[in-house]
Amino acid sequence: MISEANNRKRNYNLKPADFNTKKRPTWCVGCGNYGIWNSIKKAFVELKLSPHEILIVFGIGCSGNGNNFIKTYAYHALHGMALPVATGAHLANHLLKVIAMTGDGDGVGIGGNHFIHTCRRNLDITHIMHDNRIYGLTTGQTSPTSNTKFKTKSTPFGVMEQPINPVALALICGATFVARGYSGEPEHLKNIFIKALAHKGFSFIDVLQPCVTFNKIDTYDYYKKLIYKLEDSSEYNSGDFSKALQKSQEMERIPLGIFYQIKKRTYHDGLEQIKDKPLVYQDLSSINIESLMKSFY
Ligand SMILES: Cc1ncc(C[n+]2csc(CCOP(=O)(O)OP(=O)(O)O)c2C)c(N)n1
Ligand code: SF4
Ligand SMILES: [Mg+2]
Repeated sequence: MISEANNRKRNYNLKPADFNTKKRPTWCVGCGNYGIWNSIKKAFVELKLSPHEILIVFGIGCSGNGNNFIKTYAYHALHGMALPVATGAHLANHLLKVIAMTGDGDGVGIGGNHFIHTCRRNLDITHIMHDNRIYGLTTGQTSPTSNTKFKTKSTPFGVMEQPINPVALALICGATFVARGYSGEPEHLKNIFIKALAHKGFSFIDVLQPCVTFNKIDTYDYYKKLIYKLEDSSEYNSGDFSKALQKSQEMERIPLGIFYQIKKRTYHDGLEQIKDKPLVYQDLSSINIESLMKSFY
């Protein structure tokens, strides 16, 4: 379907490296962002997507610097504004695969309000949140997902608040695909990305991503001891909302995988004006834009 809307030929023989730009990543050696970067490129290849069929809207942060290192259409939004930009782009052309890539600060801190409302709209977009539980780019301040008592530059006596649980928040706000991945498990993460990108509706993936420079608590060793995969239990049913919410609260160990996935009408399918033809492919020549704009003055 995407190819019908694009005059450019699809290339089915792409390799992950074909999604590299000429710039090499500037992330610190060992940063979890590399695992996410590799996994998303592999997911694109397996889904047979070409760079011109994808738009990634990046937030501000170390995570957002991926803007320079992934070859797709890209937009580097203001801090906290990746989801509104992704929403607008998707509603203009819902045949484009639109992804928002943010940090935890960008996603559920400054952009928290947008996160809530994007979840409840069921827009057919994907939000990948690089969750290093810290502000990486600004050199190590507390983020909304930092654990209580964590000492950072901005909390020298330790964080007093309880952390936001992004998986639980996405669930209660109505997201129709909610998952948690880990950058240290790139194959597993790639498979989550593939399912999220194929999902019709809003998909959210909270990706645990060690920041080796500023977060000495949530390290590779820490995660190695605690993670396990939901799908390892044959009893887990990702269609059960109560079970998903219960699992999202688990603290002793850290479940990874798809917590919840249901089918529900997408936002654009509910809009008569665009459901059959994206806005960008409609003939708008009969509309007097000037008088329309004047009506807003
Ligand atoms: C409106 C605004 N406020 C503050 C900043 C400063 N700032 C830049 S990145 C950032 C935090 C980034 O943290 P996160 O979103 O977790 O991304 P990370 O660097 O950890 O990947 C902040 C506060 C900004 N750029 N714009
Ligand atoms: S500061 Fe942290 S998040 Fe940023 S590039 Fe370095 S390791 Fe990665
Ligand atoms: Mg962060």
